[in-house]
Amino acid sequence: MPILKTFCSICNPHSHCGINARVENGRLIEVEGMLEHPANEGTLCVKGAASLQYVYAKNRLKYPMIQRGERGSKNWERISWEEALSVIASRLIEIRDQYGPESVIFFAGYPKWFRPFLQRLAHGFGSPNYATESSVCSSSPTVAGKLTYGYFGRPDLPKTRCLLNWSSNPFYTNSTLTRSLLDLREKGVKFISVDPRLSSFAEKADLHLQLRPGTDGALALGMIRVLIEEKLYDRDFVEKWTLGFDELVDYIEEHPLEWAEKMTGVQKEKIREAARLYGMTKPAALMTSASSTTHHLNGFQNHRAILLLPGLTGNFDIPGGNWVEPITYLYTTSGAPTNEEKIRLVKTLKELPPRIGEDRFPIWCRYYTPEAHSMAIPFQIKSGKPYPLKAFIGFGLNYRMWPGSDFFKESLLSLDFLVNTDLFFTDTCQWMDLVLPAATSFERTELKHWNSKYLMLTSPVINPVEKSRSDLEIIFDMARHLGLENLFWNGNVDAAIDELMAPSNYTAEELRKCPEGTYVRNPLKSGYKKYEKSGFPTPSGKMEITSTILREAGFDALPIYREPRHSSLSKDPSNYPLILNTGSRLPMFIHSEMHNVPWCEELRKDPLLDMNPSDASERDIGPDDWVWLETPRGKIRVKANLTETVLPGVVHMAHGLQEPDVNLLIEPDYLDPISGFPGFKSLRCQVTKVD
Ligand SMILES: Nc1nc2c(c(=O)[nH]1)N[C@H]1C(S)=C(S)[C@@H](COP(=O)(O)OP(=O)(O)OC[C@H]3O[C@@H](n4cnc5c(=O)[nH]c(N)nc54)[C@H](O)[C@@H]3O)O[C@H]1N2
Ligand SMILES: Nc1nc2c(c(=O)[nH]1)N[C@H]1C(S)=C(S)[C@@H](COP(=O)(O)OP(=O)(O)OC[C@H]3O[C@@H](n4cnc5c(=O)[nH]c(N)nc54)[C@H](O)[C@@H]3O)O[C@H]1N2
Ligand code: SF4
Ligand SMILES: [Mo]
Repeated sequence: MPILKTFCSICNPHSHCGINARVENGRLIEVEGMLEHPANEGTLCVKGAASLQYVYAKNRLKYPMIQRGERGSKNWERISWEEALSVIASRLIEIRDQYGPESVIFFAGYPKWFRPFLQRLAHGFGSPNYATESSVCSSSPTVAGKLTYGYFGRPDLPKTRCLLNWSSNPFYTNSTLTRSLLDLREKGVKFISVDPRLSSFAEKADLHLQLRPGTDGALALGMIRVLIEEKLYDRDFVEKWTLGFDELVDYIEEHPLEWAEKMTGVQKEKIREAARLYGMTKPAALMTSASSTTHHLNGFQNHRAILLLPGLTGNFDIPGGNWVEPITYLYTTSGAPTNEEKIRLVKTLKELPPRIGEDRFPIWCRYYTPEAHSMAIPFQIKSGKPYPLKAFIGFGLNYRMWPGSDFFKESLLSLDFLVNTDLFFTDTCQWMDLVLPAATSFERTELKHWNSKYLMLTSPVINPVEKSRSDLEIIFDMARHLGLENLFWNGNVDAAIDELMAPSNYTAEELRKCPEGTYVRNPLKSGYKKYEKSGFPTPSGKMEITSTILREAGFDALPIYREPRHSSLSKDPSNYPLILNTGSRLPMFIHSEMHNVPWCEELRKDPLLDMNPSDASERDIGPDDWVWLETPRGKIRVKANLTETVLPGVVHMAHGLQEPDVNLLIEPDYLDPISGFPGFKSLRCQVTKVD
C-alpha cells in the first residue's frame, strides 16, 4: 500500500505535523507521524492520531445545503455547487446594489490557511469587512509589540539559557515543541513559569509564580523594580535606545514590591528571585501566549509591561533572547519571502469605507493587519451605525467564540443572509441560510510554511468526502460567480501559488515534486540587533517604554497597572466572590473542535470546573458533584473537579463546549478598550452545589 505525504492542520499554525497516510481506493486507512518532518519528527498528538475519526466523522458536511423556511427549522435541502454559488452571488450582488459592498462581512474562524484569499475576495467585492478569529487571539500581543518595539521576536530556544514562560502551556498547545523544551531542561536551561495554575509546564519549572489572573502587569512592574533597584538592567541599551525610562523609574518608585505582592498574590521574595534569575542568566528568552495575558480588560497594557523585560535586560534581538525574524507567510517565519501582503490587499484602505470597529478600537485597527474587529460586529449590526450590515459569509464560523454568545447569535440572526463553510454540520450551521462543505487537509491542496525553514505544497491524498471541496476552490469559485475571476487567476490555484511564492523563486510545479516537503533554499538571514542600523520602527525610533501612539490617543503612555472592572479586589460585598478564568486549553480539543471525535471525547466526557478543594469544602461540594457556575449574566451546570493545581479563590472552566457554553456568562461588551479583546480570564463568579 503506498504511503502518501501530507500534514495535519487541526491545531495551531506553529505545529501542523507531517503525516504518512496509508490510502486504499481513495480512502484513508491509517496515519502515522512523518519521521523526516522537522515539526513533529514522527510524533502525533491524540487529535492527529484520531485523523480517521475526524475525516470520516458522522457529522461531516457532505453537500451544499439551503435552509428553506425559517432559520433553525431544519428544513434543509441538498443543492448542487453551481446552484449554491449562484444563489450566494445573486444575493450578495442584490445586497451590494441596495446597501453597498461594506454591508457584507467575510469572516474566517480559527482556520487560517485560506485567509489571504478570503481577504482578497472581500476587498475585490468592495468590502473592507474581512474579519477573523484573530480579533480575540494573537493580535493584541502583536500590536503591543508593534507599539513598544515596532516588531517583536519569538524566543530563540536553541540558544537560550533561561526561559521565562509567561502564561503559555506549550506541552498542550504547541506540542511539537515538547521534545525540544525537555531537551533544554535536561541541558540545565532555567525555566520560570508565570501561570495561575500548576500547568504541565509549570510542573517542570525552577520557579513558578502563581499569580492572581489578570495581574500580570503588576508582576512585570514588580520584576522591573528589582531589575532597576539592583542595577540588573542594561544601562547602555536603556540610555541609547529607550524612550520614557525616567517616567518608568518614577512610577516604580511609587510602587514597592509589597504593592506588587498585594496585587498579584505572589510573595515579594519570589518576585525578586524571578527578576534575579531572568536578569542575571544570559541570554534569557521570553515566551508569551497568544491570548492568556491579553484576555483581560487590562490585558493590552499588562502585556506591554511584560514586553519591557527583554529590552531592559538587553535580551532583545540577540541570539538566545527574543530574536526578530520576519514573518513570511501566515504567522510563520519560514525564511521564504512571499507576496502575501500583495495578495491580501487588492485595494488600499483609503479606497474602501471604514472597517467595523475602526471607531471603537482605532489603535488595533491601525496597527494590526487591515481587518475589521470581530468583537465590534454585533454592536454595529444592532445599531446600524455608521452604516447597516446585511450579510455574513463565514468560513469556520463558530458563534460561541464571542463573549455573550447568545447576543452575538441574536444579532447575526437579524441579518438578511447567512452562509457558513465548515467541515462539520455544527451548531452554528443550523442557523444559516446556506451551508457549504469544506475539505480537510487530507482532501485538498495546501501550501504551508514552517518556522523550521520548511515548506510543503500538498496534493489531495484521498477523495473528498462526498461533495466537500477545498476552501480555496470555494473562494475562487465564489469570485467567478461574482465576476471577479480576473482577480483570481481565472480559477487556477497553482497560478496563485506561483505568484505568492515568486519572491523566493518557487513554483507550484517545483514544490509538488517534493510531496514530503523541502527545506527552504537560501532562507532570509535575519542578523541580530537590527535596530543598531536603522533604529526601531516606532515613532521615536526607540523602544517605547512610553508609547507615543497611546499617549496621542489619550491612553496611559506607560503600561501602568490598573485593576479590571470586575476586580476581585473591589470593595463591594459581592455575591460573586470567586474569580472565573475561562479557556485554558485542553490537549484533546481545539475550542469547539474534536468533541465529535470518539478518541478525544472519551478523554474528557464531562464539563469540568477546576476548583481548589478549600473553595469546595466551604461550599459543601464534593468531588464530581454537579454545581452551578454563576455570574451576574447567568448560570450554567457543570461538574466540580477538585484539584490543587488551581489557586484557592480562582475557578477555571473550558470554553468551546456547545453545552454548557461558558461564554453565555460573559457580557458581550466586556472588552479591553485598546485591543477590543474580551475579559475571558478575569471575571467574578459564584459556585453553588446543585440540589
Ligand atoms: N471563554 C473563552 N472564549 C474564547 C477563548 C477563551 O480562552 N475563553 N479563546 C478565544 C480564542 S484565543 C480563539 S482562537 C477562539 C477560537 O475560535 P473558533 O473559531 O471558535 O475556533 P474553532 O472552534 O477551533 O473553529 C471554528 C470552526 O472552524 C471549523 N474548521 C476547522 N478547519 C476548517 C477548515 O479548514 N475550513 C473550514 N471552512 N472550516 C474549518 C471547525 O469545524 C469549527 O466549526 O475562541 C475564543 N473564545
Ligand atoms: N490542544 C489545543 N491546543 C491549542 C488550542 C486548543 O484549543 N487546544 N488553541 C490554540 C489557540 S487559538 C491559542 S490562543 C493557544 C493558546 O496557547 P497557550 O497560551 O499556551 O494556552 P492556554 O491554555 O490558553 O494558556 C496558557 C496558560 O495561561 C494561564 N493563564 C490563564 N490566565 C492567565 C493570566 O491571567 N496570567 C497568566 N500569566 N497566565 C494565565 C493558564 O492557566 C494556562 O496554563 O493555543 C493553541 N493551541
Ligand atoms: S493536532 Fe496534534 S497532530 Fe495535529 S498538528 Fe496539532 S499537534 Fe500535530
Ligand atoms: Mo486563540
